[in-house]
Order: sequence, then structure tokens, then C-alpha cells
Amino acid sequence: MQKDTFFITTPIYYTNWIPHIWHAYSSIICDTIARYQKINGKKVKFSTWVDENSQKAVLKAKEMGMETLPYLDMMAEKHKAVWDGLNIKYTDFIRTTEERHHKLVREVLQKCYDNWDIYQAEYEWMYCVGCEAFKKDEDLVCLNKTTKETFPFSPKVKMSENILKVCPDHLTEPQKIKEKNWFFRLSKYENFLKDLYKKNPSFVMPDNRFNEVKAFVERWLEDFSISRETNTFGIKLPFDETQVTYVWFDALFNYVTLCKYPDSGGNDEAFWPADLHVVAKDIIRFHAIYWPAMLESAGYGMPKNVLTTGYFTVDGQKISKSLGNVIDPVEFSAKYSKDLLTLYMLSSINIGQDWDFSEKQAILMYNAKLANNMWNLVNRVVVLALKLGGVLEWKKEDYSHLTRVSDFQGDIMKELYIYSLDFISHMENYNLKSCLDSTFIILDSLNNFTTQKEPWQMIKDETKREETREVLYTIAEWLRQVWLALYPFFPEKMSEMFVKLGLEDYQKRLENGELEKLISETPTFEIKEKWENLFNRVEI
Ligand code: ME8
Repeated sequence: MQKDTFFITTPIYYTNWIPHIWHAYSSIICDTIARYQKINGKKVKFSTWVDENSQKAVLKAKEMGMETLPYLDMMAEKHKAVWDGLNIKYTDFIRTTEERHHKLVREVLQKCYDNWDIYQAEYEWMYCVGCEAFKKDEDLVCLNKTTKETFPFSPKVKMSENILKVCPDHLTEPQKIKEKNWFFRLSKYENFLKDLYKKNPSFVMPDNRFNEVKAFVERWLEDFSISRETNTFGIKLPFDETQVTYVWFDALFNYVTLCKYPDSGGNDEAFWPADLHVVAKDIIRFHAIYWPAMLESAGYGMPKNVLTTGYFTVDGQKISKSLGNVIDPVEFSAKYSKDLLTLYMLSSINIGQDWDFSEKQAILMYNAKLANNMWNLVNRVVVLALKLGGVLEWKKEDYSHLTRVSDFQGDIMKELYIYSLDFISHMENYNLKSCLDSTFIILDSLNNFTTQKEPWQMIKDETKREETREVLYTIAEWLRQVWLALYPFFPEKMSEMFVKLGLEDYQKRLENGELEKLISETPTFEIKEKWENLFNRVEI
């Protein structure tokens, strides 16, 4: 039986800085998918917010001369302001310093401990605070301090004051740590993981990332430390209060806290297992290897899919504060529009690819696809419909060949029918780029259809009034279908257009999960006046 719930999660973001454009990418993907599931009738839980028990945040607070907790309060609000500023419609928010999360993590740690999956051992390792992860030589690169060049590490390279062994992402030397810690017996779960991957061929998406995960598990799984002796900030282990939980062990369980102890005070356990975790490639091992093993140990079911995004650069350069190319997503969307940001992010690349963020490309794409392709067509229909009194009515007998798509006549109907089916399948597979691509192809076809039919000529001929109405109805009806499809991407603009078409209750009905019903209706359109441009061209 199909579940009537859908639980989607963003990573919970570190609070050593305010979310930037790349964090917005993950959140916009989740927002679009969550909105689609909701209009499609599912009960949706969409969670996000902050990962607070990290050393990075403690160090950052210190650097700013603040106590840790007030610093975290301040940052949590700043993060929330970003998501609200972008109209990300999350349903659940979590801070990992919350009591409910401490409670859950201590419960699951105890379960894993009772399950003989946690043991004590002494180790000496390298730790990168930037990644909040343990590192081995093979995870590091060499950095020439003078030239700032990096090159692969090998035991033959002689380290010196000038040649350092650093984390490839943060270009900092990892700390050397020697501690007596508690370890999670990951090695015990090797067969379990292999089996899980075999039974769920799309557990990690896209395939190339899944192959990397499988290859990693194939090589060797090592137990990992789940506690820290020297840190004091974090969740104390229930079986050894002198140590705090390693930030990743705690952070991953945020997804379960949200179901077991939801903010509403009730119980959302029906939402577990999660349907989709959206993460970037930097944290795929945590989500696809550690996480299922930890869940299995604690007695929870497995998430359905992990969707992995690539990494992006800005104008060809790695994003960094020192280069000054960090983009604030709220500022960016205020300068242009949220639609421009969404369109560019979701239709430039397939999810999973690395890419380069370019403001110029974003503008060009918006102008071509929304300002020209879509808006010109809308404007044509509106102007011509007004000349016929503004009402385009569904005439059951006369138009039966038009929207009863199974009886389609002519190429445009066939194409539209295939589009509808493809769109759903792309959405269900989280291929957001394909959803948008196929939509813009359909809009091209509708534009061609309009040019061929020339309703602006037809309208001049009294004897062709009915035919003109029929052509305009076809275009308007298919614009309606396209807008229903695009609603999860551009909810405000689509709602506005529905209202202008005389479909006042559409937003409400969509939010009630009536997408399917709306698709099959054949409403009357009532255009009252000329529309102001909703997709103005942006000058570069
Ligand atoms: O890793 N390109 O938090 P984080 C695309 N707290 N996406 C990027 C990116 C880039 N250059 N850089 C970051 C953490 N991201 C942990 C997660 S979850 C239980 C704990 C996005 O603040 C991407 O989604 O470092 C990545 O997974 C996330 O930000 C990491 O955010």
C-alpha cells in the first residue's frame, strides 16, 4: 500500500556562518519536492534548521567574544530568517541543542550500547574541525604554503614548514588527537549495508554517487569514534557522562527526533522512515553508510532515498569569504526574484552534477524561458481573449477533441498528453531539471501552435469567431496545465495567474492536495482586464 505521508529533509546546517547560496540550493530542491507532494495529496513533513553541537560553532562564538549559547540563539534566528526570506515552506524546525533532541540521542545511544555496538578504545587520529570529521592520510592533500598550490599526498613527499598536509576542502592542517573514546561497531554492519544497497537500487541517487558509496563499503569499513573526551559542549553519553557525543552521531538523529518528539507535542512516528534526505556530496558517506548502520543498531527503519547534489563554484572560483564571492540568497532573490533563482538553480544542471553559478547565465535563462517563452504566450491569449469578451468557455460537445486527451486530435494534443505523463514520472524520480525542460519544450510547441493558427488574424474574420475561441481555449487550458505543473516551483506567480484567469480557489485547492482533480477539470476562464507583466525582462 502506498504511504500517504512524505518526509523530506535538508541537512541541518552548521551555525559558524549564515546560509549561503549553496545551502539555498539544497533547501530549494526540498521545498519544490515537498510542495509537489503536498498538492498531490500527501501529508508532508519537511524539516530543516541547525546543527549546533559542533566545535566550529564553539570556536566561532569564542572568536566573536560571545558565550556559546547566546551565539547559537543568534545564529539560529539568522538561519531561520534566510529560509523565511526565501519562502521555504518547511513544516519542522530543529536545533540540536533542544532538550527533545538530547533526550532522543541519549535513548538511541543507550540502545546501541545495549546492542553491543559501542565499545571503548584508545586512538590517535587526525581531525578536521572544518569537516567535523576524522581524517586519514589518503583523505588529505599537500599544500605549498608559498605558491598556495595543492598536490596529492604520498608517503614519499617530505613535509616541511612550507609543505603541509591539509584537508582538501578547508586547506587547514587537521588537529592530532589522542583520546580514549567510545566507538561504534560499523564493521559489524558490512553485510547489512551491502544487502540494503542490493535491495534498494536507487537508495542513493544519482547512480555515480551510489557507486562511490558501494566502492567505499567494498574496500573496508572501519569502526568510528562517537564521542569526544576533551570537548565539553554537546550531548553527554548516557553510559559515560564524562564524554560528549561526536557531532555527526548526534546530528543524524535529528531526523528521528523530529518524528518521535515533534514540536507540535504529538507523535509523528508515522512519518518515519524518511522518504528523502537531500544532501551534497560532501556528506554522502555519513548519510549512506554511517546512518543506515546507526539506525539498524537503534532499531529504526531505513530512509527510502538519499538524493546527492554536486558542489558549486561562483564564476569559476571556489566560494570563499576571502575571495568575496559569497552570495547571499535572500539579497540575490530580492535583487532579481526568487523565481529567477529557482529557475536557474533547478534547470541548469541535473541534480548531482557540479556546476558554476553565474549571475549572467541566471538572467539570460530567466529572460529566455519565463519572460519570453512563457510571458509572450500568456500576453497573447489575454489580449485576444479580452477582444472576445474575456470569457473562454469549455464547450463540452464542440471541444470534446481538445482536452479529452485520450481522444487527442493533432500533434499538439499528443505532445501535451505525453508531457503530462512525463512530468509526473520526472517529479516522482526527483528529476527537477527534466520537469522544467519538458515544460519549456511544451511552451515552445504551444508558441508554434499559436503562430501557425494565427488567432490574431482569425479574430478579424467574423465567420471564424468560434474557431478563434477554440484555439484560445486550447492555449489557455494548456497554460493552466503547465501552471499546475509549475506550481511547486513558482507558487506565488502561478497562484497569481490562476486568480487572473478567474480560478480564485486554485491555491487553496492545491494546498488541499487536489492536483489530480484540478488536472482533469475543464473550467471556464474569465479574464477581466489586461494583466500587468508578471515576468519582466531583467537587464544585464
Ligand atoms: O555538513 N555546493 O552542514 P553544512 C553545494 N551540519 N551545496 C553545498 C556547498 C557547495 N559548495 N557547500 C555546502 C553539514 N552545501 C552538517 C550536516 S546533516 C545531519 C548534518 C550544502 O553547514 C549541501 O547541502 O556544512 C551540504 O550537504 C550542506 O550545505 C552542508 O552544510
